[in-house]
Amino acid sequence: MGNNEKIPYLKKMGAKIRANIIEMIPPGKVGHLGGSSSIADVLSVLYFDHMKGIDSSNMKNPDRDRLVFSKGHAVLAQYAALVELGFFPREELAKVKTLGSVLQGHPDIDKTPGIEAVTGSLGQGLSICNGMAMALRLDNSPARVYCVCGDGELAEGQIWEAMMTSVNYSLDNLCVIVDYNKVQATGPTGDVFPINDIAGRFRIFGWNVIEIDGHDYASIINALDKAEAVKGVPTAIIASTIKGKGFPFAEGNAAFHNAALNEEQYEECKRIVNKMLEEDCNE
Ligand SMILES: Cc1ncc(C[n+]2csc(CCOP(=O)(O)OP(=O)(O)O)c2C)c(N)n1
Repeated sequence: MGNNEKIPYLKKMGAKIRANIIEMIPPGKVGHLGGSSSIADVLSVLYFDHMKGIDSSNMKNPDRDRLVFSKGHAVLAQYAALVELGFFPREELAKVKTLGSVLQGHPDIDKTPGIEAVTGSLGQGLSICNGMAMALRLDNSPARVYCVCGDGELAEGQIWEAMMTSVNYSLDNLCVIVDYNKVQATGPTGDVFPINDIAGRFRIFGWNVIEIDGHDYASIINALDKAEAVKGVPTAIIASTIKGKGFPFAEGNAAFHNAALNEEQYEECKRIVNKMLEEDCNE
């Protein structure tokens, strides 16, 4: 299928991801709206188009592509996609972050079908992905490994060790996507812990680097296709995004990194997602 045919569908799924995120944070319930909605479009393309072998009726398929959500605090976005793929019943969304529920506040491989790794302590996902990518290569598997990191997360030292390891072992079946939304938990990333020239830093460590607008569907699709074609080195896609994308009061606003919406904000979000779901995505 060409991009022109699939982009309207993927945009619609991006809207569904945002709608499901909002469903999980009714008024008064704290949740990571900002970092979940910034990655919604990338996750739409990964889960509903690009990744192979993602099948809730065959979860143990050894050749499935893996997605490790290293910025685990924003897992609402991943739950929002997985529910559309039938990994768990929709009723679970209302129980998110309650004691013993299927959907915990951070990704839990033992609790949630479709989750590939426990994350939440930032900085660990890429190391996990290195191991997965090496194991898949040993098994001659065609599967690829995707790691979603936050830009704030890059302050973790373990990431940089893992970046060198990915290159040292020529892990071309590995792709990192940095959700470059420029805001972290307590303020702009550039103020809290500035890391300038993220693309240049990956390059100097030996990575193939692609910089894109992380809300532009054609760019996301093309970047993932290009990454797959590159041999000998891993690829980093630096996806420039907007924290809180789609919800104007939350866009670029660190206050909505992890917050509870009031009634009014919740109703506004519901109006926005309902409009998104009704929009003709062919335009
Ligand atoms: C090791 C570790 N230190 C601190 C935290 C607390 N924490 C949770 S989210 C966050 C900010 C992450 O920012 P970023 O990676 O940019 O995520 P995004 O903006 O995409 O949500 C921090 C510091 C954590 N989860 N793990």
